[in-house]
Amino acid sequence: MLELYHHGSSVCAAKVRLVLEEKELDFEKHYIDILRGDQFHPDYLKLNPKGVVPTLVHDSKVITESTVICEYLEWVFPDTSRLIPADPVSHAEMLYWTKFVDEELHWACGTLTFMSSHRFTIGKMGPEKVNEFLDSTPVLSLASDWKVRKRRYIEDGFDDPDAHKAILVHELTLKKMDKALQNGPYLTGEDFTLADTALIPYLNRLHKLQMLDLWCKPYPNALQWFERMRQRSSFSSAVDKYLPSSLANDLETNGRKSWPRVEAILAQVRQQN
Ligand SMILES: N[C@@H](CCC(=O)N[C@@H](CS)C(=O)NCC(=O)O)C(=O)O
Repeated sequence: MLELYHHGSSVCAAKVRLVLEEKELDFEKHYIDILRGDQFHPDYLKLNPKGVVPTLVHDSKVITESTVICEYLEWVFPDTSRLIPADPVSHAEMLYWTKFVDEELHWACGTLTFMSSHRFTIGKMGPEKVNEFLDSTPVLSLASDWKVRKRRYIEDGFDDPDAHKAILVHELTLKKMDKALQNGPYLTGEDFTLADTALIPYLNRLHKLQMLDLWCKPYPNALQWFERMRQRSSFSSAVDKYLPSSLANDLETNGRKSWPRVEAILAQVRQQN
């Protein structure tokens, strides 16, 4: 049996749900509200000591790290819709994207999301609960300094110096994607792979923050790719379906309010690159 511990707004959980849906695998769902602190419950920390989602449990084997989980699913269920290319060059290209997401884009997305919106959603809990939430974050979480950074982003928003770097990483991502997509409909060329499932949730995050169309003006291939990905049946069954409407509303409202600040930093980034 497959069990997934996940959350509606988590990009990493959406990445895994996309793979499960593409492979038409049934799974039992356990909802961990990461904006309320469910991820810090001692029982969950036993499964995932970083206190992050997703976690996959397969016949009592615990697998963490979204990219690892996606590859694991491909190895264990190779007969349904192949998402790792057999050709070594395409495989290397796929790994390039999944590595880039893990090393660069993921922290940048977390940073941008906290600065734009999550800090207001979490702020609704009131100062005491926010403090408790922040204190509960394990030292080694999303990154080894995430505990400290999450506090800064909640308190300082876009005044934090990381804002520039997070926006730069998103800009470079869209630029790279736009270039790669000149060669075919998918990131590695002709086939839909784990590279595409890895990137979909991150462009969807910008979309939910109402920033994607504006950001992608110079990157039409990236925008058209996202529109194509949204047409896949796995998108509606794995991504938007799980985002609670109150959270979608927060992302949309706070994203719109944050855009002028993001746009001003983006203009600097574009001038310097
Ligand atoms: N490298 C991990 C990162 C997981 C991660 O950062 N999950 C986020 C949601 S996308 C989370 O659970 N954050 C909880 C927190 O910030 O306290 C993976 O790929 O699974």
